[in-house]
Amino acid sequence: MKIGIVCYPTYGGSGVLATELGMGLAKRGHEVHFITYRRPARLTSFHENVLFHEVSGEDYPLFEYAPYETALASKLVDVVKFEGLELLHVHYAIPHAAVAYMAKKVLLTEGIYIPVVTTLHGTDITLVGTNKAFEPVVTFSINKSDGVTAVSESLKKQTLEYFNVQKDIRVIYNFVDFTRFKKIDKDHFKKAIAPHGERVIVHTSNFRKVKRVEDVVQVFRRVHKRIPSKLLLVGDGPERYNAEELCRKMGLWHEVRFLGKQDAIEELLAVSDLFIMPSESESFGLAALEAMACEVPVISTDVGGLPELNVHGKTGFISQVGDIEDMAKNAIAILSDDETLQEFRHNALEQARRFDIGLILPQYEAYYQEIVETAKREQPAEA
Ligand code: GMT
Repeated sequence: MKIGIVCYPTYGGSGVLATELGMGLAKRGHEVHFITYRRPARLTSFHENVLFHEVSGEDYPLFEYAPYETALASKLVDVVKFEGLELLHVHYAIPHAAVAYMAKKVLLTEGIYIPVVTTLHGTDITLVGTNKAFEPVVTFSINKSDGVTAVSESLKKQTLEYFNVQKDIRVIYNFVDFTRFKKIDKDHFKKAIAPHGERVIVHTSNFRKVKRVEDVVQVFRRVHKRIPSKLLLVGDGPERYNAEELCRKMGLWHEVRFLGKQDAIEELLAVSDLFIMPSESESFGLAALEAMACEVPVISTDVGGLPELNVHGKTGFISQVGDIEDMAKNAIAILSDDETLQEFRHNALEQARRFDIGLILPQYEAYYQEIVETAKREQPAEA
């Protein structure tokens, strides 16, 4: 199938998932066209069957805000027509679902019907989407999509609660590629980070408020008092400065490494013993899944889709948002002896296997087929 993928090209979860999906589909013989304003961060090398169309708008002095949506819609029209795409899959509802609708309408004037699948990822629904500034357009464009997927049961439930959505929402979970995310021997690397055999705790995110990075530092401080340990903070974003300040204030500066944005996350996970995700909202928790695939247990909150991934007492523990004492207690319980850690590591891997790309990707393929066939059968005159 010829598929167009629209996403944010950043390190954010929706962009990562969309890129991994596109690369996975391409490996299975589909022709995948990424249409976005920059090369997706995870698209680091050449892939047969993968094409990239960069969206660039005109910067004109009249525009205080460059009209990205118009440029993207025009690019979609162009690519669908000239590359003969059969389906558009847009990731993150804002503004992609509305832009796809616009492109669909334009194409219809030329007798082309392009089915659109929208995947809801999280903050497009839980934070940004519910904002009155966006809500009517989000509701409309979800309802006008030919297919809608959500990355967890929890996100589906929240979407139905917050928006007047009539469309059936299919849950297709996030996935992980085990050929990349697996425990590998990186002993020399571990020695550099933890020269005296300290436990390595890791957090990766985009350092937005919703991630509560300061809670990671607070939990680490408590663990560090009891267990020799180091903390790796991977990623960058608005909360990095506050987290750095906190580490300095607490005298933890030499125990914590701020690594910034990293491409080879799997190498960092390979030397880690515990992942902390204290998010205030998390529709699934892709970063935690990637950790689990590398046999790293997870301390997380109990929000959103996290309990669908992290099994309390087995693959890690879940606590209420902000309960740093409970998170620290649970982290210490996992890290205090090798046997317990090993058991949690094993369980984390077993649970991650449920989200193997090999199991999830065919669900997207089957869904695309269903949507394309319905569109062909019904050929709606009105998009
Ligand atoms: O805030 C982020 O973590 C980025 C965000 C995004 O949409 O770019 O990630 C969301 O999508 C991921 C992939 O589906 C999910 O695994 C994350 O849980 C979700 N983040 C939130 O809900 C906060």
